[in-house]
Order: sequence, then structure tokens, then C-alpha cells
Amino acid sequence: MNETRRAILEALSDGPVSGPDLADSLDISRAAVWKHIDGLREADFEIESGPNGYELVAVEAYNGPAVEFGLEAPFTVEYHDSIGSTNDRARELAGEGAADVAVVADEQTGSRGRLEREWSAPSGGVWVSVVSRPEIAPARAPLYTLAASVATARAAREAGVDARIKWPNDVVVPVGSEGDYRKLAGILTEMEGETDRVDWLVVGIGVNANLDADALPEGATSVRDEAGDVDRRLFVQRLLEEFDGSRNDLESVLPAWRDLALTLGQRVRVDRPSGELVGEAVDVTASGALVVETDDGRETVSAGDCEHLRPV
Ligand code: BT5
Repeated sequence: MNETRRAILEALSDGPVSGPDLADSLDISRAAVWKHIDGLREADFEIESGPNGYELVAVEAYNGPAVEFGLEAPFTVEYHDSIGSTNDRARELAGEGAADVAVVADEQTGSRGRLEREWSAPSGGVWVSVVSRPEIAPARAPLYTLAASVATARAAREAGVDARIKWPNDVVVPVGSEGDYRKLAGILTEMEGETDRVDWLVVGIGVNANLDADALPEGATSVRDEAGDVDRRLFVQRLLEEFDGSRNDLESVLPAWRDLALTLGQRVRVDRPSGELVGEAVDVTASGALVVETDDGRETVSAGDCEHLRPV
């Protein structure tokens, strides 16, 4: 958002300020103040004008300036009412050299899960892809996916949802006590780099927020179904802030992930290219791999689909 507009919003959120006072403190003309106020109203900031001046009464909008306003993380936000895939757009921006951009959409018409699976993303969800350019070796990149799962689970928990993490990249809500769950959110990380250096990383996060689970694929749940609707602006802000905190403190990611993991301690079956593996999930490694205790000893699985099995 334009710096002047950001400064105006900050001034207005502390109570009424008159047009002339704003013009003086920002060193701009009164006509310019009026133009910025008009622009902010057009961007759906609810600004009232009373006898003591302008006042920001509510931010109910869900758009780029609204998500940037009050966001305590260094992202610029590119918002779309509708887009094919936020990950595709974020990759495009990354290719043009962008960093710390969050692409947010109300609806996606061609969103992707892992392995080119379809991801259902109707209007009302939180669909966001973040471009980072971290100075890390590619081997540490999986920590970004784990960090995104932690951030998503934390934001959902703050919204009143009993969110947990299912390996490798799902945020789920447990059903019963035997490892069953419904899927609340999914994460898709894509990157480009060389053997010793990450060029860019795009972490795409899809959260079923203000949606009816009935309208989603089988096995899904939503924040609405679990805890009622959320203010998506505040939700995505918390998500981005948590993600930013974790990416700046990668050492904290594994312990946080372990605390929130539903998969650890479960009997699991993991489908991997070299065959199926059954055993108890006991840990996750810094490269995002799952450690499984099998009848033949410990095995580490770096990728695959994981099913929680009933205890024997
Ligand atoms: C994922 O894939 O879970 C990663 C999903 C990432 C989506 C985000 S949204 C923002 C960004 N832009 C994109 O284009 N993508 C990212 P995977 O683990 O492969 O799970 C996909 C499977 O989840 C599908 O095959 C369906 O069975 C199921 N599914 C699809 N849409 C769902 C939804 N909205 N909620 C729950 N499950 C869903």
C-alpha cells in the first residue's frame, strides 16, 4: 500500500483527526488528503467524517490494502477476487525477482494440490501463496513447508478449531481418538534453485475458511463447520505473521511441528515409490521426512501419501 495511505490509516485508527491536521502532519495538501480518503473508502475502509474529523471505524474488507493494514510481517499483498492458482501467480512473480509477496485470492479456478491433483477453492476460503528468497541450502527448504503447517494450525487454533498436523502437509481436525480426521487445509511448496542455493520458494496454503464442508470434497472440513466464520483478513494476517516468525527461526519449527502433529504415535501406512511401509510414526526429520518404526527397524520416508491405521 502507498506509504501516505498507510500513514493516514494509522493516524485515523487512533481516533478522529481533522483534514487540516492530517495535511500538516503528512506535509501534503488538503486536496491530497481528501483524495487519499476517497481512495481508501473505495478500497472498502469504513471511514466516517464527524465534527472532529475523519475516523476509521471498521476494516471489513478482504483485499490487498486491508490485509496489509495492521499486518506485522514484511509482505506486500497482491489480491485477486478470482485467479487460476495463487501458486502459479506467485511463481510468475518469483521468476520476475519478487520477494516477500503474498498472493491472496477469494476464489481459485485452477488450483493444484500435490502431484497435479485438483484442489477445490471456491469463494470464501483463504487461498494464499507466499514468495520467499531465503539464503538457505535446498536441503533446508522442507522446513518451510513444516513452518507453513505450523502457522496454519496455529491460526486455525486461534479461531477455535482443534487443528493438528498430518504428515506430510495437511492440517486436519481429529475425529474420535483413533487417528481419524477431516482435512481443513493443504500446503503446496514449489521451489527453484541450484544444488547449493535456493533461488525462490513459493509456499501455497489453502484453508477451508468460510465454506460449507458439504460443498467440498469428501473428508474435508472448514473453519465455518468447526467454529463458525472468521474475519479472513485477520486470519490471513495471523497466518502470515506466524509463517514469518517461523521462517526467521527455523530451529523452532521441528519442536512446534512435533507438538501439533496428529501423525506421531500413530500406526501408519505410507505409499512410496519403492513400496508400502507400515509401522508406528515416531518422528519427523529436519528434511521433513517421517521416521517410521517397522517390524524390521526404523525407516525414514521423505515423500509419499500417509494413511493413519487403527491400532492393532
Ligand atoms: C494439498 O495437496 O493438500 C495441497 C493443497 C494446496 C492448495 C493451495 S491453495 C493456494 C495455493 N494455490 C494452489 O494452486 N495450490 C495452493 P494434496 O495433499 O495432494 O491433497 C489434494 C487432495 O485433497 C485432493 O485429491 C482431494 O482429495 C482433496 N481436496 C481437494 N480440495 C480440498 C479442499 N478444499 N479441502 C480438503 N480436501 C481437498
